[in-house]
Amino acid sequence: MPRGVGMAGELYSVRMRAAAGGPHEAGGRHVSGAERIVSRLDLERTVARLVRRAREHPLGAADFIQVTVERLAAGRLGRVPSLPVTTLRIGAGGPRAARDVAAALLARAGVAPAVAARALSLLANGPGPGDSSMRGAVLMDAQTGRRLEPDQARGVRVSRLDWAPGEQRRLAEALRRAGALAGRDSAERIGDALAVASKAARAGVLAEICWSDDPDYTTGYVAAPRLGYVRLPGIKAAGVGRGGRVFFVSGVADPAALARQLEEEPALVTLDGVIRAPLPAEEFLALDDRGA
Ligand code: WAQ
Ligand code: MG
Repeated sequence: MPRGVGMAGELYSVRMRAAAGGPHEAGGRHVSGAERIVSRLDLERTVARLVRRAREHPLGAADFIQVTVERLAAGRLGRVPSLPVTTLRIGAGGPRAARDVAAALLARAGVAPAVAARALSLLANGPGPGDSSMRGAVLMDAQTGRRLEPDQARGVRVSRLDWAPGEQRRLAEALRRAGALAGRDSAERIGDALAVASKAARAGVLAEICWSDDPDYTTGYVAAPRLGYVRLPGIKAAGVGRGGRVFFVSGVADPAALARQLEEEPALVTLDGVIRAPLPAEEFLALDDRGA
C-alpha cells in the first residue's frame, strides 16, 4: 500500500474507531480500529481508506465511525525497530496445543505460570465487562496477575504509530518469501500487530499475548524482547468472536505513565528483525535464547 514518498514536512496521526449499536461510550460493540501516521499529501486518501476498512469489516456493519486527525508536533517522532518474527508449526493439537506453547513462551519471558494461565482464560472468555471484547489491552502484573490498566473496560491502546514509508511492503514481501503466510493470514494484520508489539517491547513491556476477536482470524502471537514476535497459528478455533491482548509488566511503579507512553508518544516502526521460515514449536522451545 503506497504511503507517500517521504515523511518530510507536516505529519499527521489519523485514527479510526468503529462500533455497532452506537458509539463505544454509549455501549456500542467495538467493530474495528486502525491508524496511520502520514504526510499531508496522503491525509485525505488515508481517511477514506480507514472509513472503508470500518465499513467492510467482517465483524459486521458499523453504525458509528470516528476518524481523528491530529497534526504531530515537529521532532517528536520516535523510531522503533521491529521485533524478529517467527512462525511456529503447532501440529495437530489445535487451540489447546497452541495455548500450551503460548504458556511455555510466556514462562520463558518471565511471566509466572499461574499468571500466564489467568491471561489465557481471560482472552478465551473475553476480557471486557460482561465477557465482551476490549478496545485496548489488559495491563497485568507478571508476578501477581493483578490488572493495572487505568480503565478496565477500555484497556490500554497502543497508539500514534505506523510503519515508516515502504517498510510494511518490505515486511509483506519478507513474510511471503519466508513462507510464513498460510490460510487467512494477512500481511497487513501482521504488520499492525507487529508494530504494536514492537512499540510495547521498546517501552519496557516484559511480554505480550494476543489473538484476534475477529471470528475468522485464528493466528495469535506471544511477543517479548527475548523471544521476538512468535506467531501461533490456530490458537483460536474458527468462528469464535472472543480474543484480546495482555501486556505483562514487572516492577512498574506508575502504570498510568506507561499507559500514556504507549498511547501518546508518536513512533514510526522500521523493519529490523529477521523474518524466519516456519519451524516446529518444539524446535523453537528447545533453543534457549531467541530473537534480538
Ligand atoms: N493497542 C492495544 N490493544 C489493542 C490494540 C492496540 N492498538 N488494537 C487491538 N487491541 C486489542 C483489543 O482488545 C482487541 O480486541 C484485541 O487486541 C484484538 O485486536 O498473523 O488482529 O485487531 O501474526 O482483532 C494477531 C496475529 C492478530 C497476527 C491480532 O487483533 C499474525 C488482531 P485485533
Ligand atoms: Mg478485532
